[in-house]
Amino acid sequence: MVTTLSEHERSELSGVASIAAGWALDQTTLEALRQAAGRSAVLHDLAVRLRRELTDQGYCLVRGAPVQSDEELAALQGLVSTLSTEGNGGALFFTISPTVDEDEPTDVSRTGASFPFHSDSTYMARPHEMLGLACVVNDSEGGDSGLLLAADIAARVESKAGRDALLALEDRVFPFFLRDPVVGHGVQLAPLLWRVGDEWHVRYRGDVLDALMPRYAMDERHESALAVFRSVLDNPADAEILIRLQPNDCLMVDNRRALHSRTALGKGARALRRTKGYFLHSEHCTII
Ligand SMILES: O=C(O)CCC(=O)C(=O)O
Ligand SMILES: [Fe+2]
Repeated sequence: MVTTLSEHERSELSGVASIAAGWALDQTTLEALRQAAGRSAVLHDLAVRLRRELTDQGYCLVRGAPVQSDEELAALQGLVSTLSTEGNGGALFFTISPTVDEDEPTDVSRTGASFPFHSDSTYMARPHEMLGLACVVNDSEGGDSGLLLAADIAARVESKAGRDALLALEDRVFPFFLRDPVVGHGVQLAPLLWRVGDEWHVRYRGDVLDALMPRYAMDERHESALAVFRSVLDNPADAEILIRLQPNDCLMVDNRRALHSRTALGKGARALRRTKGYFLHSEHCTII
């Protein structure tokens, strides 16, 4: 399901955003934006709808979103989440567009390569919950987005290899880097796929596991469960949700409940503005 912003919602967002004019978009200003949005009945209703979509489908797609304006985009995403610069290239809005002058060859986001199914911020102790991809331009041949819900992965793993494979994926034996501004640096062992209440959560970055597994070997049971997990990602069939982002689309993904991917970029321009944050309503707390 897609939410297209009405004229009224857009004008309320721009009214809210105007309170931040002239101010740096720091955490204090973001909080002021959230509070101003909370006083708008129209935006309150929109927030409820977006939250419901995120709960029901693990993502929401907003069309006609104000993707060019920092303040309006922050006001929109602030309806459901906080926003972090930490773990987002040091920026509230990180531009994903292939750069000719490649300075960080390991960061796929800056290249035109395909990006297989993964979750973001796997190196944090508590990975970001919300991933925002706001599309400024997408004339690229390729650059299509895919989503795969943790719940669908779990169902397929179970049907392929049984319950024991699922239980193995819940164990804390899968190595990820730890680069956390609060917790510290090192390597962390974490589960790949686990249940939180009646939801399935996932943390996965294939290239990171490949890099670390030789040093942090796991037993055969976990290796074969991982192989089943990977076979589901390689061939998700009808579980894959395909989205072609268009200019002024703002996709917000629950980074715990869904993996995301994109196909390789061909000729043509493509620029997305990536944001990361934490949901206002989570199992940890409610932010008001
Ligand atoms: O370019 C895209 O569509 C997504 C990029 C991505 O997944 C990332 O930057 O982590
Ligand atoms: Fe990503």
